[in-house]
Amino acid sequence: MTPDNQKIRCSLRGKFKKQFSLKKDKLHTLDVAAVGDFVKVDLSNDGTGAISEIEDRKNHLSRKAIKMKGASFRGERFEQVIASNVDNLFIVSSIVKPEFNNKVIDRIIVAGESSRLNTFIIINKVDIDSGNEAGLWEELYTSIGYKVFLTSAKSKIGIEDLRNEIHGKVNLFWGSSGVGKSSILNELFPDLELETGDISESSYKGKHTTVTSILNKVDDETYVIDTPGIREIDPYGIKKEDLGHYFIDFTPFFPDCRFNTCTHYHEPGCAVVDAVEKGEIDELRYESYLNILDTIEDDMNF
Ligand SMILES: Nc1nc2c(ncn2[C@@H]2O[C@H](COP(=O)(O)OP(=O)(O)OP(=O)(O)O)[C@@H](O)[C@H]2O)c(=O)[nH]1
Ligand SMILES: [Mg+2]
Ligand SMILES: [Zn+2]
Repeated sequence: MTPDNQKIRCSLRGKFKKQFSLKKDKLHTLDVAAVGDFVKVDLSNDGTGAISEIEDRKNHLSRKAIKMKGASFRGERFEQVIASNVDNLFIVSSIVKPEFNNKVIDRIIVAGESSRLNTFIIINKVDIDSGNEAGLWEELYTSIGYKVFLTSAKSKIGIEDLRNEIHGKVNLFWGSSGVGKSSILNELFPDLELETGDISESSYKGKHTTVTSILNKVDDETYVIDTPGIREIDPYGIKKEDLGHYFIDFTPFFPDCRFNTCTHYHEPGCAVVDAVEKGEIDELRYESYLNILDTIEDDMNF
């Protein structure tokens, strides 16, 4: 996209491809250019372009790429960059259809915190939330320190609050398929006309309607990125001993752990475990932590 909002189809110059193959024997990034990158483009007569330079990123959000097939990769996991130069991460979920999944939310929070993004939570479809479950989750995440938006794209609830928060920023919408990412963006900015799709009537899961991430300029200083629904998310490049830092409700207790290398799991004198037992840290959050810690241990690279 050009500064005046023109879209140009671009290919990558050969030198990037070469850089990528040189890195193959190490653990490296899978996508050379990502949504949100500032790039220099050489224009051709036919209106297409070739990316000749990618500027340094302010930040980038990523996850582990799904496992590669083929012996040469020996099971290594690559980094898949979701987007770069993002200000706000909106973790989008629905309260039902599909069912709210706090483990998925917590994994995305870890990715957001480790990339130092402003992280927000949207709980959508409150119009079909018969038992006010959304309010309970809102309470939990608000108590941790996250701003939570309860929305309904269908009944137009919470949309204006969201509009105020995203103004003047680069905003990424991320979450499972079918939760309503594209529907909320359409409600905010009808001109976008993003494609939305039904969820499965048997499993209540989304059908992966959005297939690529696209950056949209919605006013002079505001951008939104709609992304495809994710099936799984493993945060990338996080070591066991660092995971706790991305659980901001745990960090106040770290100074009281007996060992400064504590992973807050089996170590004696762990202040985090103590806080969970006293109800000062929510058990569900601790379960999420152990769940992610476990997947890090299983990974050969970290
Ligand atoms: N009842 C209700 N349905 C909604 C709401 N928001 C979205 N939906 C419906 O949920 C389904 C999925 O919406 P999408 O916007 O396509 O979901 P998405 O998160 O973009 O999904 P992917 O592109 O597959 O990742 C559609 O049938 C929408 O009409 C809401 O607030 N309430
Ligand atoms: Mg979508
Ligand atoms: Zn500890």
